[in-house]
Amino acid sequence: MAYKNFSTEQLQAADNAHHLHPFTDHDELRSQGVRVVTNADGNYIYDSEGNKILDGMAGLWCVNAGYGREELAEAAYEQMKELAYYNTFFKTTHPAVALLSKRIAELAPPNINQVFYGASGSESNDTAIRTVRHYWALEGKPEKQIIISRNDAYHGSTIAAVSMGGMGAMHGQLGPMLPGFVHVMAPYAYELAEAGESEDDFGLRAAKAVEDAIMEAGPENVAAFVGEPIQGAGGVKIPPATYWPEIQRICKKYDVLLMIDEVITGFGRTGAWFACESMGIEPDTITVAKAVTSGYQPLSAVLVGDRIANTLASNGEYYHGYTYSGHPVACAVALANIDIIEREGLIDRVKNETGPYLLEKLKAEIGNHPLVGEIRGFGLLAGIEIVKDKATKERFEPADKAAGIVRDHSINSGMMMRAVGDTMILSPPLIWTKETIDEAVEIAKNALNTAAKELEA
Ligand code: PXG
Repeated sequence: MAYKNFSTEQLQAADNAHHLHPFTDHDELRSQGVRVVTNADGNYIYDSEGNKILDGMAGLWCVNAGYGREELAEAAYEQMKELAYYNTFFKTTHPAVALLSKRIAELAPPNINQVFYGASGSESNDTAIRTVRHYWALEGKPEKQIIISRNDAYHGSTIAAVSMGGMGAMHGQLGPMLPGFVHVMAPYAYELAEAGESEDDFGLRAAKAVEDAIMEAGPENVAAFVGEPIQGAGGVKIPPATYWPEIQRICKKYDVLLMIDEVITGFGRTGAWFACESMGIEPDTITVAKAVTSGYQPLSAVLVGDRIANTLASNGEYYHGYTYSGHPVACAVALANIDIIEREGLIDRVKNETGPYLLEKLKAEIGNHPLVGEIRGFGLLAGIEIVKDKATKERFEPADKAAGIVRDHSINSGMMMRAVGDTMILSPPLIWTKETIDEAVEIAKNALNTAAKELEA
């Protein structure tokens, strides 16, 4: 490719001078030098300096089928030659979007049969917000507008998605947030359970916070509750088993819709096509993105339950849509990606083999490490709490950047990991085998050991 003729220094200089990165402190980045990732294959990414790095984050929670899949490249190539673009606005469709919609409807929970597309998770969460509010207006209850969300939720970076999300730092930079969002506690037992409170009791208490918020706003004003089945960017927060059934009960009781954000959990990560299935959730909408194409093309969607879809489809025109709603190339890649996940039995493998093994292996190898406060996992998602004192759960000072240090040592010794606050994250491609997990856990252990020495000093 043409850019092979550029040196690392030239690429870094171009990037430093002209590229504003997402979620980045540019002074820090530019003083350290940006890593130029040039290619990837299977489970590994490679940089311009020749480093080979095991990707413990599947890109950004998305490359579920792994890198270098020719089948996906060919699907894109063939579709581009055949029909590179056409819109789906004006009484037209195309084969890829029609067939993908059918396929997704078959994989989704039984009450979900319709799909509305976007190009990013943020965009589709905006769609979901507009759609539930529009639904209530069509049902003659336009005052049902409030959406209840949680602290530490991540739903995206558009103004609506940030307002709905529960990231304090993002709210701080937003100016006035959009009205109509209420935030309650996250189901995060490790930090929020009280002494002596069981996980199950804590789960019920966290769900009760939702009921309290509904009562405070008045059920007649509440459109929906929204949540990620497992909070991802908020730190792989896995709710106790009592949480979702209770949320479900509360939503039914007050006729509050249930919006589920499966941008991370969708398409296999939890050992089912959707975490709703793993966790027994009956949603009214599911937002997906990322792994629907394994990140090979930008594509997202809102899967819309019959209750909403029937009202929406029988009440005139809904003034909403994006140029790239149902982009043919993205849809063709999504179909080929779903074929791969299905053909290779990746979901079964996550559920029965690699998911349980990842958790078991992490607990066995680093569970007793003095820096590790807790290890939790579900499917191929894992979170590791970094603490100063295991017994008291005392944290390091934020200025110590403890998890950041562990992450940096992990990357330097050959594995991409993510640090969210004081939590280390793994969210690898679903093609990891037990051997890949052994390799990953060894790197994580070494990174913890090196970080422990540094943090003691
Ligand atoms: N919902 C969830 C649950 C997400 O994880 C989005 C919505 C937004 O998707 P888009 O495609 O608009 O980015 C996400 C995205 C991180 C990180 O630091 C996570 C995401 C995005 C950027 C960074 O872990 N998740």
